[in-house]
Parts: sequence; structure tokens; C-alpha cells
Amino acid sequence: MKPYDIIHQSSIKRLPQKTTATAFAPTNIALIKYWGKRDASLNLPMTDSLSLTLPHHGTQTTLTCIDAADDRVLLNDKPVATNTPFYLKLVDFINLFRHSTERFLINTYNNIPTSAGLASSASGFAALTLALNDIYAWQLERRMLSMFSRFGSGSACRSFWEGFVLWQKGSHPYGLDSYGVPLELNFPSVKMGFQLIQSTEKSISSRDAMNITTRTSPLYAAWSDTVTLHLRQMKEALINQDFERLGEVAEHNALAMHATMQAAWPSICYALPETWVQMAKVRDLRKTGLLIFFTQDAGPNLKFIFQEKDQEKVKAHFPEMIMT
Ligand code: 2P0
Repeated sequence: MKPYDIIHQSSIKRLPQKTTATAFAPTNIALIKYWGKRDASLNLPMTDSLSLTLPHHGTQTTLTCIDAADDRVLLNDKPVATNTPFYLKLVDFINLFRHSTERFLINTYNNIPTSAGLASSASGFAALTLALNDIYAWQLERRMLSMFSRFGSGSACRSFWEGFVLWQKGSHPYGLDSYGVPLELNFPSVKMGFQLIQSTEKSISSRDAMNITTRTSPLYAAWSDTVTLHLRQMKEALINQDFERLGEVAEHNALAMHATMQAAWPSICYALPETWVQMAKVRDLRKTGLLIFFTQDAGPNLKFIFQEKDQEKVKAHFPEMIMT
């Protein structure tokens, strides 16, 4: 089974029902990470993962029907060349849903640095899926859109809800039950911020890095059990509103993921010297009693996790920090 077959069976293949549609989707940062696929063609994860949505950061995408031979893509008002991975990934995704010869201008704005480990592909594919739902008038429920967005980027399926979202890996062989589920648990005083270390393209795509890690890392055998344990601990922390526990588990999960990929062959290391400097600073601040933790995705930038009441203190130590 391929994504196209699943979409075809959902009987949503039709021509656009309007000429333009706009959608916004927020980005999300995983507290318990998705790292590795059990099925690469259907983008099915090895494990569940759990994220926090950053409601003010994300992607706004406008689709407009155009009379042209090819789709056109604008990223933050700049044309994207048709031979770039960014263009090809977007067009491949739209091809899954395209009815016939309709072509689009895809105008996409990120208010986060693109491809810098700040999950712009998550919000990007979620926004694109929402815009497709609108322009084709599919009227699908979010769970279904979340499932479709996974074909563009796995983490996109967590970007359809605010708050804490679980991507359940599911057990259906074609992944029909692998989508995001919003948790009823809330913890509004949890805040995230980041101080940019680098905003250029990452050294290796997360897709390639996951593939190398699952195939070659001797530590990958332990990843699934690690995630199971961390998910249980994280849910307990959310139920008990235990911020310290939440931070400890999130930080440990990120470090475990990076250790697993560093043990791959060839070794994958997203950290830059400044990443280690910021990690050490976070730990030193904890020794002074300030409850601050970090998480790190497929890039050198750390996201700081702290409580709203400590925001000014954290800003004093990281003056260039951008709040999320
Ligand atoms: C996550 N990351 O849970 C993990 C942690 C980065 C580190 O999901 O191959 O762009 O398109 O499914 O979703 C980034 O990878 O990868 C990611 P694909 P995706 O947020």
C-alpha cells in the first residue's frame, strides 16, 4: 500500500472547488521525540511521540490555482527553484492529491527559520494539508488531515491541535490509525524559548539521519523501550503538574535521541560548539535553583523549557532569547 492508494480509497479525488485558499498551522516541539520509521514509504514511526504546540510560530500557506505547466512555490516571498528538495517535496506531496492538470501557486510564509531544527516542516505540511482541504472542499476531520500530513513530514501530524499532542504510532498495517491525538492534559505555565545558534540549512536531513540511525546505531535497539518509559513519566508529570519532572524527562529524552544518532555509522552530530555551551549554562543555572531545561531537535539550536514565572530570569541569562 502506498500513500496514493490510501488517498485514492478515501474518495477525495476531485478538482479544486475554489480558486484560492489560505491556512495557518503552528509548529510543535517534541518533548518525547520521534526518531525512526517502521515503514518509510508510509512514514510510519517506530514509536509514539509527544509534543507541545507553539501557537505563535508556524506557517501560513496560500494556494492559488494558476494557468501554468508547473506549480510555482514562493517561500517568504522568494521564488523556490524547481530543482530544489524543498520544491520537489511540496510538489510530490500535492501530487498525491491532485485530480488532473490543476496547478498551484504555493505561497508559504514561515515566521520561524526554515530548516533550522525548529520544526518548520511540521507546520509547513500541516498548513499545506489544511489549505488543500479548503481548496478541494474535502471537509475532512482533523484526525484524517493529520494522517495525510504525515506523508509530507511525520511531525506535521502533531501540528493540528494546541497544547500537548500525542502522535500515536498505531497498529494498522497501512497506518490509518497513525495520527495526532490532543491530550486532555494542560499545563499552561510551561513556556519555551530559543536563542538562535544557527539558522542555515541543517547538515543532514532528519529523514536521512533517522534512516542511518535505525540501520546502524547499536543503541537504537534500546530506543523503543526508552520512549515507552519516558512517555509514561511525561504523562505522570503532566497529570501531577510536576514541572521539574517534565523538564528532566524531556531533556533526558533529547539527549538519549542524540546519543543514539551519535553512535550511528557514520556518526550524526547536530550540535555545534555553542550548543554545548548553552547546555552547560542551562545545567549551571539549575544548580542555582532556576528550573530551566532544554530539548534539541535535528539541528544545533536548543529550545529552553521553563515556567512562565521564571521568564524574566531566563531572559536575563539569554538576552537574545525568542519566546515561542
Ligand atoms: C520530532 N524530529 O519528534 C523529531 C525529533 C526531529 C527530531 O520529527 O522524515 O521532518 O518528514 O517524517 O518529521 C523531524 O523529522 O521527518 C522530526 P520525516 P520530520 O519532532
